[in-house]
This record gives sequence, structure tokens and C-alpha cells, in this order.
Amino acid sequence: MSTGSSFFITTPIFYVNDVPHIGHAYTEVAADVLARWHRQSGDDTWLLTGTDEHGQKILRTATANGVTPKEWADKLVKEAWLPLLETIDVANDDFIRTTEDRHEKNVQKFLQTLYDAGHIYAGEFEALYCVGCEEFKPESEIVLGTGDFEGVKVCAIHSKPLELLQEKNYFFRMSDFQQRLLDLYEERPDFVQPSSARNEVIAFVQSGLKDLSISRSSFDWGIPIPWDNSHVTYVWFDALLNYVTAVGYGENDEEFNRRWPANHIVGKDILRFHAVIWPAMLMAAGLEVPKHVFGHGWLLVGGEKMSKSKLTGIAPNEITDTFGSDAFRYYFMRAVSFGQDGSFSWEDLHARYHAELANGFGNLASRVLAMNSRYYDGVTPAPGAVTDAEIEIQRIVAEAAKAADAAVESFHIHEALASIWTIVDALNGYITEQEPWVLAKSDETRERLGTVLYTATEGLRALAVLLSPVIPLATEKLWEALNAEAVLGSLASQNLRDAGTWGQLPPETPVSVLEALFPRIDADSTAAT
Ligand code: ME8
Repeated sequence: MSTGSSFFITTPIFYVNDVPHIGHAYTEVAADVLARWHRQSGDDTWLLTGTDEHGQKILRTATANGVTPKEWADKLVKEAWLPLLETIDVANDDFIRTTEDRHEKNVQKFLQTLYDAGHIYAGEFEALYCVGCEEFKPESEIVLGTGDFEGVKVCAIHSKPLELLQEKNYFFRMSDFQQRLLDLYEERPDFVQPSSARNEVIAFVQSGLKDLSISRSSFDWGIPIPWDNSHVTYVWFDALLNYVTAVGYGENDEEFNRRWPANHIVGKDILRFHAVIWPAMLMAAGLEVPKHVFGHGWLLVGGEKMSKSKLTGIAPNEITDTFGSDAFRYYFMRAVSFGQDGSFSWEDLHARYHAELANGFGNLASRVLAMNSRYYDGVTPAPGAVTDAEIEIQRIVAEAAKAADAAVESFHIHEALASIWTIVDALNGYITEQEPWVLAKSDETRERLGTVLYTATEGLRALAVLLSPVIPLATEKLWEALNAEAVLGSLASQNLRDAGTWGQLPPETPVSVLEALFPRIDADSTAAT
């Protein structure tokens, strides 16, 4: 990772037919942690998120609620999707809505470019469509329904009946790009991640790519096809383009060249759109393909993909109201291996909150600062001669910082946290072994006490910096208690790549006592009961 390089990262843009649940919040937090890490490492970082507002799904929801689709989208964005970002502390740089002018007119520009270059043609089409996925379904993804839909062909993801659509459509000649896509996956093995997702994508493309229907004429809630206004753009063709229209495609070349290409974080349900259709569209337009497409797993509840339509959705604030946004962010980044599915349970959240955040990290910070206060009148002491125990702590801090940076670079957020936690565990072990409260009893061990407390306090300085992308509120409180801003500058200005360099907090820095960063939570007060 070279310092100062461009790092453009995106989340999927979310459908506004419903309010967000913790699955959406999970994607947002992951992208935000990666963005904060890169931003604080000096990279020219840009985090884009937003909403996907066209298509049949939104149209039907709006109609059912007696409003226009735009009115519906405005309401949901204002009341649900923008507030989500605050609930979980996402520091996005931009929020794009597909109904914005900057998007609509440049989608048309893109379509016209492809049409003029011969990548689009008109044809007849008939196939089974899933409105939930906003996608024509291949036979392999169609199953026979059960219960109310016994014997009817349903979508394997949504378990809802498919609709037979017959239309004149415009098609994108995606089949032309089959070999170029296979070459791309071959030449850039880290283009699609994780590798299980890559293998699936390769197998799909090898099995033969069909041309893609990219227009609809049976409804009009979409972006008109520029050369034929009786059609609107297929919602996915429209939505994928948000990643370029948001950074100036079609109107601001300087901005576009500065940001593009992006790193896309998406759920595995929509990996194929991002790893197959999207690069093919970009190739057709003569634009660079994304840097990486990372497909994360699903949050499962009761063994199934959590979803609002199956009534297993959990609203993010059900968790943050009790545990706080830092705990939400930490829990999902730590408990779920990024790239794999993860089961959510209130019991696990409660257990990790107490074991790792309250007892492991929070208690360490409070104890160390309280000892500075008690034994040195609230001033970090100067260290004396160091022993093997201190050298070991310094080594662990340096190695953990390096390992965490490498893990984030390859999107392994959970591994980065595991590395950083070796510092928490090592410092807790160090304090137990060194027993500063015993050293404090004699003047003869005063210098040793100074060394131990300085080591622990400087360890907290490194932890505050390394954990700030994940738990920004708690680390800010710790930074204040360390009085570090006065001597080192703001927490946000600390370069993460220097976090592991020992000895940054000057001795004799006045520090304050710290209230519990993660107060204990009664099991009865969580939604688990
Ligand atoms: O697909 N676990 O929008 P969407 C983890 N508009 N992540 C989950 C999840 C779960 N149970 N449920 C949803 C769309 N997600 C399109 C995207 S992009 C150009 C257009 C997350 O509102 C996950 O990231 O259905 C998934 O990809 C996304 O929400 C789908 O959001």
C-alpha cells in the first residue's frame, strides 16, 4: 500500500422499498472501517454509499402506499437510510441517489456511448423474472415452491413466484466479453475476492455468457433509454453506473480520473452483477474495470439469510440503543470472518461485549489511567531501564500494527482485529505479572513502577490509534483521557502506519481518569430476552 494513493471504496446502493436491517448496516460498517483505515493511513480516500430508487420493486411498494415512487424514495431516504449512517457512525464522503440529475443524465450518456459503438441491439424477450431480485432467473436458480406456492416456480432466494415477462427489449452484447472477463480473472487473481467467490464467478462465465436485457417497456419508473423513450433502463444497468456517475463520469474528468477505479464491497447475493456484468459494461465503454470486488457473506438468523421479507430482519438501533454504535461495529467486524456467512445471536453479542470490550479493552484503559492518577498524580511517569518484558510488549505492538495493516489491505478485517487484540491481551497479562500495585508499596521499586506504567500507557496510545477506525467513539474518549491531542495532535491525524512505532506519548503527559468505556449491560435489558 503506497502512502497517498487513491482509495475509492463503495457499498451497494440499497433499495428503498424498505427500511434497513443489520445486514445492510454490516456492509456499511465494513466499508467504513476500510475507508477510515485508509484515510488515516494517508490515502486519498473516498467512501461512497447511496440508494437504488428505480425499478418495479420500488414502484409497487410506492403504489401500495398510495404515493409516487419519488415521494416514497424521498421519505425512505430521509427517514431511514440517511439516519442509518448516523446510527452506526459511518463517515461517508458522498451519498448518491439514482434519481439525481448527476446520475440520470450520465447514465443516458453511457447508454448512448454503448449504443453508438454497436454494443446494444433490439430483440424479443420472454423469461421468468423475480421482482425481489430485479432479475431474470436462469433455470438453475428456480425451484418449486411450498406452502402457499406449492408446485409453482419460485425464486430460490425470495421463495416468491416468478413472473413471465414478454417484451421487446434492448440487449447489451455481454456475450462478446466472455473471453476478456476470463482473461481478467486469470490475470488479476485478486480481482474477485474471496477466492471461493472468484471460483464461482469463473465457473459461471465459463458456462457461457448470454446477452443481457437492459430495458423495460411495461412500466416507466426508470431512466428513459435516450434513443427510444418508450423504454426505461433496466434497474441494475442503471444502479451499477452509480459508481462512476458519483465521481464525475460524463462531466468531471479530473474528479473521475482522481477516484476511479473503485473497490466494491457487496454481499455475495449481488456478486455476479459486480464481477461479471459491471466489468463487461466498463470494457464496452472503454473504461477501467474496478480494482477489487469483494463479496462478503450473509448474516444468518436461525440458519437463514436474514431478511425483512422473511420477517427475520433486525433493525440496527435495536442493537445500538443498548450496546452503542462502537459495540455494533466491533461485534460484526470481529465475530464474522469477512467473506463468510455469520450467525447473529444476542447471546454471542452480549458475551463478546463483556469479555472483549468491557473487560478486555475498557477495563485495561480505566485501570491503567487510574494507576497513573493514583501513583503519579495524573501524570504519565518517565520510564526507567527496560527489561525483556517491556521489549516483548514493544515487539507485540509493532508486529500487531504491521499485521493489522496487511490484513486490512487484503480486506481481512476480522484478522486485523485479532492482531490488534494481541496487544490488549499482552498488556493485560503484563499488568497482572508486573503487579504495579505491589511496586507502588516501596520507594525502591519506584523507577520500575514508572517503567511499567509508561509501557502500559504508551500501549494504550497505540491501541487508541489502531482501534479508531472500528470503535471511533471509545477511542476518542481514550485519546482525550490520555491528553494526547495536546502533545500528538488529533486522533484522526495519527498515521495508522506509524501506530506501532514505540515511544510516541511523551513522559510527563498529564492524563485523566476514564469512566468505563463499555459499561456492563444487564442481560435482561437486551432484546435477547
Ligand atoms: O441488492 N447479510 O440492494 P439491497 C449481509 N440495490 N448483508 C446483507 C444481508 C444479510 N442478511 N441482507 C442484505 C441491492 N445485505 C441493489 C444493489 S448495487 C449497484 C445495487 C446487504 O437493498 C448486502 O451487502 O437488496 C447486499 O449485497 C445488500 O445488502 C443488498 O441490498
